[in-house]
Amino acid sequence: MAGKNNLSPVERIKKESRGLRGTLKESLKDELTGAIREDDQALIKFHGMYQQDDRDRREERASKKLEWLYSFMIRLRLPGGFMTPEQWIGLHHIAGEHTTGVIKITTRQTIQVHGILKSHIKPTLKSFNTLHLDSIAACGDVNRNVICSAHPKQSPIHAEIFDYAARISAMALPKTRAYYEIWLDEQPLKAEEKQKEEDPLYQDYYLPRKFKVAIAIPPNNDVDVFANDLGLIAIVENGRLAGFNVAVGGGLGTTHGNSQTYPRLATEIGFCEAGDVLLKLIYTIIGIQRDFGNRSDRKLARLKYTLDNMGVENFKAELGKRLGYSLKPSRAYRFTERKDYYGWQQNHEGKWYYTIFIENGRVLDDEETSLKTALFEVAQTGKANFRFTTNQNLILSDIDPRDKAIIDSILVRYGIIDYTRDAGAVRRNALACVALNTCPLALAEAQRYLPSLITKMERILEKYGLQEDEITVRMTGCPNGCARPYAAEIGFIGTSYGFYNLYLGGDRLGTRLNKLYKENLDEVAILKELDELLAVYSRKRKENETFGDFANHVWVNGK
Ligand code: SRM
Ligand code: SF4
Repeated sequence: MAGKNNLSPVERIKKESRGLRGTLKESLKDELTGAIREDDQALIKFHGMYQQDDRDRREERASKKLEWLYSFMIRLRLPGGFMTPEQWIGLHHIAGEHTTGVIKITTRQTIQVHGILKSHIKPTLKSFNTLHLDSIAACGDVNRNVICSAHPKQSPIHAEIFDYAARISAMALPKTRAYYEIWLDEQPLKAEEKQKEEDPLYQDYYLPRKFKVAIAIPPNNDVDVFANDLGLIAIVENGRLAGFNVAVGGGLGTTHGNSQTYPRLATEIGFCEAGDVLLKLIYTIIGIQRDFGNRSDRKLARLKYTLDNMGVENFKAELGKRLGYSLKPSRAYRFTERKDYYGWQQNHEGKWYYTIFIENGRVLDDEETSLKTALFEVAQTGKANFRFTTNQNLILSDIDPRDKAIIDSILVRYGIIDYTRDAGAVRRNALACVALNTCPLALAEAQRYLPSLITKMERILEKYGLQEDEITVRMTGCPNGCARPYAAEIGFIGTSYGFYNLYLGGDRLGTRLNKLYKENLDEVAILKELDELLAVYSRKRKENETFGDFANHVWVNGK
């Protein structure tokens, strides 16, 4: 185990946790505080939850000599991002009863709900359980929600890919029954049943850090496959899924001022056939990260650092040794887009799909649309499934041709069709992370700020005739990269309240990272820069040249 002589504090917490139980039961019982014990704050992540507080109310609480307003965020495990209408109805009620009410679609194709008081965690998880939904391993040092290309119209092999997402997720679940015992009141296993918890993959120290898997179906790289620890690119030959190109070592998080940290796109290491052999391969790669990952410095613990420390060839050799064979060479494929297909689309089986634009994935009723009410009504018809995209949008899916008109009429009545159609090109391709007021790591706003910045940016785009240009703009409140800003054509990364670093030159397909262009810009400075950059781009770009490509050769490499 790398770094075993100087283990980070989280390593001790995991090891001593008795299968991720820690003192969570005791923490829950403590009515004197809305928080849980410190060690349990690390463990609760493995159960899909984070302790947070309302950062907007810190000063007010302090002035009243009250502790911070603690609450919990729950993130569901939804491989491939799918829910039935019944599950959406249940989620709608749970969100209303126990949370802030906002349903948040994340950049990893799942759902988060915020603002859950400690005493509401168990009822919330029990309600999710009755819907056959759980939050196991949605966070923590384990394999996270497995994402895959979202739209079934994309390819006849979509159903197979979706199935792989579910199988990978199930294979890499921790074996401990702690979630069921603590949150769902399951009886602890008897001594003679304890072997059911034996966990050859995670053992009792789990992974050094989170681990992320994505599956893309070319030509669309909607999942940003290279931003993952393990990216699988489906290879379709003669209309059949032949297997996957395997890419390892992607990850975006960095830390301001720590030059040892960096974003990295995954490196392709070969091809693997479809079937059980793929699952074995994934299991083995996770095992290598478990054994070689850095356990003393969590900032340097992701697979990307393990890979760079080992060297790609040594990593491949270790993989070959453990598998007993070497991967075949990668096969040909091409990404030509990275986007969601908005509006009505039909798949090869004649089923209909409507992709709704949801700004930053926030499902709520506000002055612009009654989106939450509309989706509830759609779910009540029972005639559409719900699929989430990694661009924080929602696909009403698998709609029978004879039911299309009913769904359409609901969407029309609530103005959703107009809202989706009228969203400008930059807005509908933009991403922002949660940031304030719940994210404890946020240095600046993101989802609460980007919409208004885009409105101002749209005026500039219009001035230069660029309003139809689908430039990808992504913003995060800190350098952790939750909205994948390093893989955008224009990335904004918060440095302090109201200030952002500006990154330029990523490509539109997610195959080239951007680079830092200007530091610590406030809104006035951002708009000035954008005005100058877009003016030059509109005048000097070659035909069909994207902003990212232009910026890359003029301002990033040409500097
Ligand atoms: Fe993230 C931590 C939100 C996708 C890299 N991320 C966090 C936390 C949990 C803050 C914390 O540790 O206390 C944020 C909770 C905010 C809140 O109040 O809800 C948070 N991350 C999110 C979400 C909800 C952003 C969104 O608006 O959609 C996404 C949830 C994904 C999911 O459903 O599982 C989310 N996070 C990502 C992505 C994008 C991706 O995976 O495609 C990344 C970059 C890719 C990567 O992992 O490298 C990402 N999040 C991080 C990191 C940096 C990790 C690193 O290697 O350095 C952190 C901080 C950490 O882990 O210490 C972090
Ligand atoms: Fe929070 Fe930073 Fe992630 Fe945004 S990028 S959600 S601010 S950790």
